[in-house]
Amino acid sequence: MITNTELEYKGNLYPSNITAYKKEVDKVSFYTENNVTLTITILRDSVLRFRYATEEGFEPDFSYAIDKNATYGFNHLEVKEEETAYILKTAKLVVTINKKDLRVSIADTKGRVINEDELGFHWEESYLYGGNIVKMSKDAQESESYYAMGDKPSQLNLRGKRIENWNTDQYAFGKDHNPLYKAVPFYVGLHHKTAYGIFFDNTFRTHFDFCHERRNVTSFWADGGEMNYYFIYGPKVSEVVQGYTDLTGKPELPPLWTLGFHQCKWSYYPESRVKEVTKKFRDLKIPCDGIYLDIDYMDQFRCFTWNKEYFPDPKRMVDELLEDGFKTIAIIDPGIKIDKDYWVYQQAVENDYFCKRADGPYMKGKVWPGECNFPDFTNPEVRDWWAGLYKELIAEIGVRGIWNDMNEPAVMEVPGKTFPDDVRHNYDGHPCSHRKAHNIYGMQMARATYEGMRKYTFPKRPFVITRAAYSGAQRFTSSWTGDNVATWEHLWIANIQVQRMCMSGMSFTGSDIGGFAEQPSGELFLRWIQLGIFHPFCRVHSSGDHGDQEPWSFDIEVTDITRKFIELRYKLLPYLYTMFWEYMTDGVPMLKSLMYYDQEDQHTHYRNDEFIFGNHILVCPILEPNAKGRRMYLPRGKWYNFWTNDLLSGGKETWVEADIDQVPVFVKEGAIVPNYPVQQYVGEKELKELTLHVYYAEGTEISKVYEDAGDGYDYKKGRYSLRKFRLTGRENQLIIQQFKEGKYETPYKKLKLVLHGLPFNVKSIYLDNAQIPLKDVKMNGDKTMIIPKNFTEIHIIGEQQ
Ligand code: MIG
Repeated sequence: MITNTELEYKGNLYPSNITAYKKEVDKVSFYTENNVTLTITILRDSVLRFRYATEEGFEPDFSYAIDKNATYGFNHLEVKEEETAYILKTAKLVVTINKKDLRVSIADTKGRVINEDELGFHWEESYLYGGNIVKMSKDAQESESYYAMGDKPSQLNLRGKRIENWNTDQYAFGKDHNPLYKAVPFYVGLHHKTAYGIFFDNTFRTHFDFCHERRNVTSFWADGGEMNYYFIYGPKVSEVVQGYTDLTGKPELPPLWTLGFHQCKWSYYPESRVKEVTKKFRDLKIPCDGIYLDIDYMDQFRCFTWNKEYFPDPKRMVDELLEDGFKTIAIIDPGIKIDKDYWVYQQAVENDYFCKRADGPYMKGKVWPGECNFPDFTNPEVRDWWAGLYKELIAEIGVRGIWNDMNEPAVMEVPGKTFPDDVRHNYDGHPCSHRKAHNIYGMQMARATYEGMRKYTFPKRPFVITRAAYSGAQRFTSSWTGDNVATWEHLWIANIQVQRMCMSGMSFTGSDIGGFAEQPSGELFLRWIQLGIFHPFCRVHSSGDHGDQEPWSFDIEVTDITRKFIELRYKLLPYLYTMFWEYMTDGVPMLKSLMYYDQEDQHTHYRNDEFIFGNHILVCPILEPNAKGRRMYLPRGKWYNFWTNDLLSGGKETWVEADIDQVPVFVKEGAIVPNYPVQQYVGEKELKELTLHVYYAEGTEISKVYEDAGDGYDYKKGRYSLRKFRLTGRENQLIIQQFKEGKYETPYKKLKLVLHGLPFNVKSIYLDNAQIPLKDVKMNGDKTMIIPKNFTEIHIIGEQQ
């Protein structure tokens, strides 16, 4: 066995002095005497790519993360030689490259340093594997904070933490545990009110140290591959996150029903049990859209088969569930049972689709079906084949969502719980070992699944869920945070993880509500529901080796309060869908942590619990037992308490009441929040009107409502409806202007305005410049009025109360 110290046989190596440079259209390369090349590519004025090669030169340029639709184009590029350095300028950034040692400093155009190398790029040669261990170290700036990085279960601000990315099946992980299921080597740095991001696009095991080992240094390194990172300038956190999401890709819209409530368990079987659960939802009038089949629906856990004893006629069952509004989602794992009589196994063997060990045999490992082989999803031909396997499940049986699990990939009863390093992968024509392909395996499985779903569910939209992921997986799939535990600490973790995923380009994420392992108390379950309904993906799941975890599994009070909160989610569906649309079009995260929301306010930099749901709703979960309320930080601005309509001024901590049937929720003044009526499932009711909750403010605020058919691709042909509202409040006046876009005709004709916080009594109303009698808008006191949906301007004039 070779030890680590023996591996560092030459120690760290560093670039020497620059001897030449070359400028191409969008690139500048610098060459050092000891054969190091640094190529800086200008993608945009605010997005630069830094790539380093040592004497062997660059690898072929290939990335699974970067989206082919990413935005390119810059205005300005200038390179100047000075005595000690080269200066590279774009319209937004000034980069200084030190002639002596290739160290880099990045400043804004006013000369303020944003990010600076400490030792900068250095490397160690790897005798064991060949190539280099590539390293980068940066000075931490004064009071610098660090965010994002995927699913890591640590405080939002990562300063002081060390992080590792190596996708791992981490059953019952705990706070600060890593590595976990996902690898998102992207962080946001924030100091002096300025934010930037670094995306280290390297699929090997990566490490990030945020002032943990040395107080003033942040470093990142990888066990192989290239030092290849993107620098994304803000100065706003939102610009960094949107820039990163643009680079690694945005999702398409999911079917609207996927934003409803999902019920899952390991496992619901046989058919009668599935029906019992779905019927209970309808009987108790608790809205639900998704029902899950975990591994026991399969025959001996063989993917793409059915246990006919439990599910004699899957198509009939799936159809019947659908008639009742339930969409069926089925699990598919990567492990293919070694079984000569099993068609999937046979096809894979015939076509040579399984991953192989370095010396030739198939990669063999134990998972649920017993000994398995594993498709190489990094091979495009294998992905095509895998996509095709879904034909029966989706096109014939009518399953509406696919849930990909165990794709870290997980292997049971072996050291490291995954493939050995020597396993070979195609890596889309760049053959490599598992060291390089490990972190990408799950994403490529989800991608193949997505392609299959897209094809066989057409003209409906696909829905995929994955456990493992790498940067860019959001283009294909939603995700959940893996095997958590029914403890209060895990409720805290769920809140952190979903916020962090939102900041990492992967908004469509949720946790197993109630906890996967162990049994929650009714109280914990409820508090988790009260958080979960504000997560983009909202699913109860549990391991099933303990008690039940349906909304009615506790006591009647828990059932009733759970119903109330799930109903709230269904009312907020148009708001959620609009959040998703903004995520899809502009890469705006669906949840915004407080530092994202107001980076100028230092108080937000170490906040964990509060977040903004969409643009206008502030949520702060209750994370402790026996709480009657909690202290929380209200960000600057004025906020209406959602439950009481009290208006509070932010910029301070405050005590908020929240007994077991409430959770602290506030609405930003000036917001217009759309609501649908409660439905038991999406599309149950023909919509008669759209309700708009209008929260008066002095000043101006913009709100949007995006709608379309809720499924299908017509929205891409302009058949959507976008309502943009501008609210302007003055003393004794409230004006709402509407700007409409899109060719979709919403089924309702009327808007119902619910007015909150009006500081005056309504005296007269002008609708599109004509005064109308108050009775025509069906005034209900000063609280609600009904108006035609396509108004342009409503002007409400009041008199002092
Ligand atoms: O080894 O399919 O995280 O959600 O219910 C456990 C059974 C395999 C792990 C997943 C979990 C799922 C379970 N799976």
